[in-house]
Amino acid sequence: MPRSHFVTRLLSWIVIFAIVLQSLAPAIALAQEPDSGGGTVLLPLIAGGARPTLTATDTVFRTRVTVQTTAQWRDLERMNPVFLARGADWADLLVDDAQLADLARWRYEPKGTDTLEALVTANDGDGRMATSFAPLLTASTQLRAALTSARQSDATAARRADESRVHLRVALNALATEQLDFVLTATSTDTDNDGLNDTLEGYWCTDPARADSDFDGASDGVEVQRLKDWMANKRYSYPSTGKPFQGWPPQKIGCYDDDQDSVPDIAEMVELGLSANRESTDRDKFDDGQELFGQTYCTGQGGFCSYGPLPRNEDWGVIFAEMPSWVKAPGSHPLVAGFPAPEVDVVESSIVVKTVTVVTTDHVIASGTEKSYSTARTEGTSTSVANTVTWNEWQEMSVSTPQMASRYGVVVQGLIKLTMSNWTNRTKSGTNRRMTHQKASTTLNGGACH
Ligand SMILES: [Ca+2]
Ligand SMILES: [Ca+2]
Ligand SMILES: [Ca+2]
Ligand SMILES: [Ca+2]
Repeated sequence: MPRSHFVTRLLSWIVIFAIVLQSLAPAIALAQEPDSGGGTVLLPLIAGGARPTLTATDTVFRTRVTVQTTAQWRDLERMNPVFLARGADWADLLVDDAQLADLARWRYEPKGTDTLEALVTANDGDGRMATSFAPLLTASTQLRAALTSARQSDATAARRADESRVHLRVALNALATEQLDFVLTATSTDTDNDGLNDTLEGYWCTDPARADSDFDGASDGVEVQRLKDWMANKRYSYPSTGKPFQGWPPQKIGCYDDDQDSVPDIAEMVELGLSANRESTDRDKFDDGQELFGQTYCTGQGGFCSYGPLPRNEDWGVIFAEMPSWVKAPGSHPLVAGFPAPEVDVVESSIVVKTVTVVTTDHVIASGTEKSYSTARTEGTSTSVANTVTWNEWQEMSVSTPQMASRYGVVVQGLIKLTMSNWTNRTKSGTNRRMTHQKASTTLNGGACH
């Protein structure tokens, strides 16, 4: 193999390491630093995927969002929701299903969400509000029907659903002050008083009549908030209490999990900002359930889940239903890919190589003997006459062992060959003195990739 090919191959692997480590190290440092960001873990975010196309069970919602920056306020205004009230860093909104899903995906952390229908039913003692909201509720029903038809039908039905949503938004923005005041002050029903209203209990597949649906000692409201805090980067890992519901979504009637990630689809859409159409929203090897709950549903044994493509059968022995402990934050977050497969092309002549590494060996030097060398990274044997001053065409070969670079959530493997020449032997023949060689390269200075 030509020497230039050897060097190119070596440099390619070094660039892959450098890029992966450089991109992950700051985020890892922040995630592992208890005092960073005043307690908030700052993680890079990956877009949550395409807008869900699942059938909406409800279409008009009241919700409270958190707004942290001027840019977020600007984007919120552009979304054109109905503002019920607002404070320095929050707003109470009336929105449709698509707007609510966008709020969740764009990390506005919608909280206490409830449907207009539920609020009217629970707070309309004399029936006056039911009459007042009748046109809006009719538009809501039409959109729900259109969405159901669109999912089962074709593009024409999808366009009809879009038209229905336009009509609904017109009706939302035409509400009178009295109606808006009613929606703002209406109280949600929380039958078991666990901090999660009955509507959200349905979305989370928890029991609305039992405060601790999975009998693990933590209430449904507490468990859901922990999960949402993990999504909002306010925790350093997924909560040890895992999922809030008993059993798994496919075991429950009316609890949908079309993407087979063990996370209820509606909760993914309107609470978490995850894709309800993709098992792994961040496209890594771990499904959303593993990264959100620390565990996903598996019907099979060991690594063979037989429920959803993840974990993959070919990863058996490495990845199981439980999120592996060797995947550290932020790679274990549902929106940060752990275990990526980076692809890097090196731009020719764009890399500067400097001589930086000192290789030191301790061996008896005698004329005509075989000498071995060992460094932290390579081992090998070379044959030469020891009392020559210069070893020409000296060859070093090293094979990197495939291994988990677990701290960084990547696997790197491959063969690295390096041909060295013109090493200077500074040791006198026939002595036990230490040899020191200057070894070329291993650290990059600059370089470019595309
Ligand atoms: Ca409840
Ligand atoms: Ca519980
Ligand atoms: Ca799901
Ligand atoms: Ca994932």
